[in-house]
Amino acid sequence: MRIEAITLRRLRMRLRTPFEASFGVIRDRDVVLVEVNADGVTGWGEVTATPEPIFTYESAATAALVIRNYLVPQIVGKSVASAADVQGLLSGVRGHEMAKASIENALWDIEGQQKSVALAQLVGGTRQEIACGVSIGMQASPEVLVEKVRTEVQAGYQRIKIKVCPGRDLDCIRAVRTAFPKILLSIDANSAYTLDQVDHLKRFDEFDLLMIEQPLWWDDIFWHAKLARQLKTPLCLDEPIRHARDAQVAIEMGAAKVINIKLGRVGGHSEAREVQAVCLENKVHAWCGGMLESGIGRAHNIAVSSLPGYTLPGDVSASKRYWDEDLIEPEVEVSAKGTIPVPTAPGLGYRVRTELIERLTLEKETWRAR
Ligand code: OSB
Ligand code: MG
Repeated sequence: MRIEAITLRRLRMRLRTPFEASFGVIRDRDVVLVEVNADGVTGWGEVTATPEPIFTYESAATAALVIRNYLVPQIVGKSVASAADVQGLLSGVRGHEMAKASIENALWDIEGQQKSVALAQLVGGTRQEIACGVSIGMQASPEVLVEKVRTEVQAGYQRIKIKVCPGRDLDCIRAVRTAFPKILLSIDANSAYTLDQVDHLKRFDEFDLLMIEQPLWWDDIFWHAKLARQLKTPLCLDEPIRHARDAQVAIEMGAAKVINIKLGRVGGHSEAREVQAVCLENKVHAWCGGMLESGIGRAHNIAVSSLPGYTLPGDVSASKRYWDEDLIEPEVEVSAKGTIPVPTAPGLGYRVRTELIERLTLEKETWRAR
């Protein structure tokens, strides 16, 4: 594949409802899209970073800067045998996995189209449908939260995750668990607690939670291992897992019984596959996380979720939960049993709505090979 052109775009997309977590409220996503043209074929990737650096250190703006200043010059005009090989060209740039993932993933879309293979199959997927859960942001009161959960349970979602932070945890978890004694329920703290709060965290054990996601610091694995020994509920790591080695460390140290795999956070499809393999080998559960993606990131998430290591329902849910109009056609829909069919058409498997993207684009820049 010869990389002939790269177009970087910034779009502003308003969420249907603001999403609140311990890191703050997200009302709009600054969707940075990468459109790569190789051998005359166009592929799409999305930067999954939050608008500000509130999840990890990456933001939409840092990713755009890294892509423009450091990644594009390494790849425009270059040839790679396959999409996975592009990481070799980008490895001189440290970190910034979400920036790198957008480029690698666009190349996987191209490779799928060139080989007439669906992206899911190309990356090693084996399932025809994926199991879906939802991540529900913090709400005005436990009562409002219970009604939100009811809507999603009735829609068929197989696992419910609620966001928590100190002061907005026990009442919410108790209300949801009382209303729904049997559902698969998990919580995500996005680093809202410290080890001083162990006694408080122990109180979550009574609610039969599937897991507690990232209770401690965003960049920590070690102290999670200490915490894990004091809790009955399994811990799931999200923020600090950047690659397969991190997953290995987390598992060997006993910091995680479950791993949330996010394509952007690990730098793209090839590393996500490795993380998935580590989980499978070690019989540790994994599932596909979400970053409030547009349809483009969502389509990539559906493809990875079809790999065998994704053993629990993920956070990949229907387009209409986030957007009035999504960037792909058809939009992502979830069946009454809480599943999404894995597309079988070559590449992403959805039509990218370029006219809509053009309409929503605030800024765009193109670099061409000479
Ligand atoms: O921690 O999983 C997270 C959204 C933005 C940033 C981080 C997270 C989330 C979610 C929502 O939980 C997942 C989704 O619905 O896309
Ligand atoms: Mg999380």
